[in-house]
Amino acid sequence: MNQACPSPGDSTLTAAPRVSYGHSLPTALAASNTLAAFSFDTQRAAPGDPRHLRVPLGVLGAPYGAIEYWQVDDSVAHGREGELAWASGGGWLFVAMDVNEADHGGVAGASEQAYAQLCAFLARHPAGQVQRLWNYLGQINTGDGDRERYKRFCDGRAIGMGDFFAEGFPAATAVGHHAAEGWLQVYCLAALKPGTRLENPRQVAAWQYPRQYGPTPPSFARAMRLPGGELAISGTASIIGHESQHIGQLEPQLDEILANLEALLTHAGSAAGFDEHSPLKVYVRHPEQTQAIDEYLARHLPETPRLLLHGDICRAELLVEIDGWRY
Ligand code: 3EB
Repeated sequence: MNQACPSPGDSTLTAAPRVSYGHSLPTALAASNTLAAFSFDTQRAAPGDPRHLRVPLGVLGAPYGAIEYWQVDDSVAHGREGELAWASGGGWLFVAMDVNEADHGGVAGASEQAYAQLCAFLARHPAGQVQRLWNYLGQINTGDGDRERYKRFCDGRAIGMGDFFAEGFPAATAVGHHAAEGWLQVYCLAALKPGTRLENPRQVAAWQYPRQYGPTPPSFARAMRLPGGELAISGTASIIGHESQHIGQLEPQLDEILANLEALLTHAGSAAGFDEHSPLKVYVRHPEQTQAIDEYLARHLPETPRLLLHGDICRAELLVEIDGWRY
């Protein structure tokens, strides 16, 4: 059985994983330097290659292909440990967990357990410096006030993290899926060396959101500069300060998201804008708005690879959210 032990190749950090969109999962998995490959599908299936994760979001638009894959400059080892799958190579580590809420007494307990297990694994892995996290849960906007499932997820996540991120949270995404309600998925990219956390000058840091957004502020930074200088960009929505903007208006929300993304790049000291080296994922609440969103992005970011997925934003009033990378 594979163990999460350092191999000789893990002692130096190679270039950041390159994130691409493509058409063939078998082709992505056939390469020995593939750290992770993602297909997007609301159906659950038996686990196979630990590097392959089925993300429970439906594909709405995939002009560059509906398979996402990450490749490093080294061969990759991989394995499973209970509910956890991992792959590592070149000083980079991918860890993924699928959890059933029913096994942990609900969304908060499942989030707590998922994070506790994830952090325990990361704590003993040499490449356990977390750069980026993704979270997908069902019915994210169900429940009133502090009982909204997203807020319960935030509560459990913070407890499960404990003091693991005492120095600061990594970049993240938390989006609602339309698969089986009790399916919680968490995955991350970590490395031998820490990244640098970045906030957005147009926005209040999420971990400093005021009480009105829930008892536990969301545990993420707006972006992470990877050890090699690349930028991992958190889920970015139409929020200025801490307030949602342009309720119910699609194009103004998209304009605000682009302004937030550009402000983040400028703040990060990146001279280049969004081009072919900045793949983006777009989470779309209402599938009937897909075409308008896709056309908007084709017009404003014509060179940027994009993948449009059916996902609910963690604030019920928001229609769209974008995350991605800048190499
Ligand atoms: C926001 O800016 C939108 O809870 O991990 C974006 C990215 C959002 C990550 C998270 C939430 C999270 O507040 C929501």
